[in-house]
Amino acid sequence: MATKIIYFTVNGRPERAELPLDCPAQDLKDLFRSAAEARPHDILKLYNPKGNLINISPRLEPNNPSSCYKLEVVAADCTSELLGVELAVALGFNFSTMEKRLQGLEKKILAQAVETPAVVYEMKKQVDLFREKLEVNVKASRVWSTSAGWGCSRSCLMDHTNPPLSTTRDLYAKPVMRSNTSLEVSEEVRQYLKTPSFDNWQWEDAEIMVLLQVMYTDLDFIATFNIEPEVLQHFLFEVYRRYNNIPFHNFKHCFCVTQMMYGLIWMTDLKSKIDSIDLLTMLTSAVCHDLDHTGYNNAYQINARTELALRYNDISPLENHHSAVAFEILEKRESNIFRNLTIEQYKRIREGIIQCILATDMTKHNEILSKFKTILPVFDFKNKDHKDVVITLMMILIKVSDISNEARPMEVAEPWLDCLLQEFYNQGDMEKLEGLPVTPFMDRDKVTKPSSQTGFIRFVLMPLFIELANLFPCLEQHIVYPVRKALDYYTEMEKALERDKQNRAQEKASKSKESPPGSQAASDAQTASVQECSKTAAQ
Ligand code: BYE
Ligand code: ZN
Repeated sequence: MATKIIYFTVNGRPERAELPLDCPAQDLKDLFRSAAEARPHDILKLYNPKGNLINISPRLEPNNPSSCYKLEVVAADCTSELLGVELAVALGFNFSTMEKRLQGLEKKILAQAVETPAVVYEMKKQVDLFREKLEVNVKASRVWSTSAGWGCSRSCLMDHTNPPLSTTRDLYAKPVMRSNTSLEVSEEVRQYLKTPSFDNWQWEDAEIMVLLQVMYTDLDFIATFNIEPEVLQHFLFEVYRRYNNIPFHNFKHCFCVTQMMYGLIWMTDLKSKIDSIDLLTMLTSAVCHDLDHTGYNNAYQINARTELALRYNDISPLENHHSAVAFEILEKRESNIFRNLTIEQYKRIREGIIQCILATDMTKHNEILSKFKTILPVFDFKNKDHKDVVITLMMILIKVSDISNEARPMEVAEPWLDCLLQEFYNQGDMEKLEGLPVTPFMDRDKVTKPSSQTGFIRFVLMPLFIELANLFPCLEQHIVYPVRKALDYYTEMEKALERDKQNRAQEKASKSKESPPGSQAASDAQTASVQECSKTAAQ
């Protein structure tokens, strides 16, 4: 029988399904329902890697692990779906009554064991369709309707201490931007945006879009390169759309890397040292550097012989792709922020962006760092002919920005590490499922958070950050010092975990002599001990 393979994730867990080519829609839905352990009335939503909602139908395209679908379950109790209810009520549609009536009808029918009348199926279909439409609108309304300059009546950007209230947003705001955008962002936020202590978790995506515009504005790019605000907004929205909904390499990561780059430019006063076209290259490279990342690294792409590995002959498949997607966006006139540049300027910026994005491939780390070390003693910003020197510095700066989470406050950095490990473990699971070599630091059975991070900080982060601080001594306090603190924190956590392991082993040995094992007590002890360690290290 001809079959197709569908890869999808559910609750962050990768799954692989094999189905007949002509699998009926109902069977397909049942399969997804059981994979999600969903109840009969729960709603299943299937997303493609772009984050678009797609139909669960017999025509569902087979895919491969690097273009996994994502399955989500929405509990059938629609009163908890505040956004949906708000919209439904506003539309004069009593959603919950309708659904309750349907459930009642269905129960009656089931009790009488007669065939469900077609009209009930029809009504169910309509309710499902309507709910689907609501949910598709939610992502768009999150982006378009909240912030200043994006059709919003209330600005959250004036005060970063107030988390935005998502329930007050105007769901009907059209994705139309004000053309005379004045970015209503307070001076306080503008200054905060220049520091590594900026907390990305406090801001919604729509606000992040505005903050990105602020960066282009405050670096004078709008005026210097004649970038129309609408074009910048189009560009940023295309970028936003082409980051996937995955645990780590998502739009928020794009923002963090860009914001760190922005901070580095200000902290080192780079504006007075290098050409503004190079600064524009650096900021835009950061914005674009992980476009359309699917959550599986180059090793996976190559081992699984994905389309990307094939296309790029196993040579930095991901980074080549990120850069190609960036130029796909820039090829369109309405989102080409470089459209008013001269041909020469465009050529230079294109070359720079490609080099910067390709430099984020960590297999090139030693090569780039060694090059930087050799040019450091002869570094001279006044010598404008040192094109080679400047591009190496640009590569170092994007690399630093890309892996700089640990230079941020612990409350910001630690959730990022959890996201990264989640993405890595997903890949490890997929590699096991597919019989591919399991990348050592992605094996959830072998890697712990502190053990991986202490090694990474000691051997990758510190040597890189210290070299950059040799050139810019002011960075010592801003990025080297916090990374040292993070190393202490994870070293303490590692020790605590080690102690727990020993305690548990001892406890088990003594318990097995006396009474049956009490694993709950041991795991409680572990949690308490890790919490205690976190507190001491954070002080
Ligand atoms: C790197 C390469 C690809 C993707 F498991 C992300 F120990 C990263 F290796 N980044 N970015 C930040 C990191 C960090 N890798 C690690 N720690 C980071 O803080 C180490 C990893 C958890 C592991 Cl380098
Ligand atoms: Zn990145």
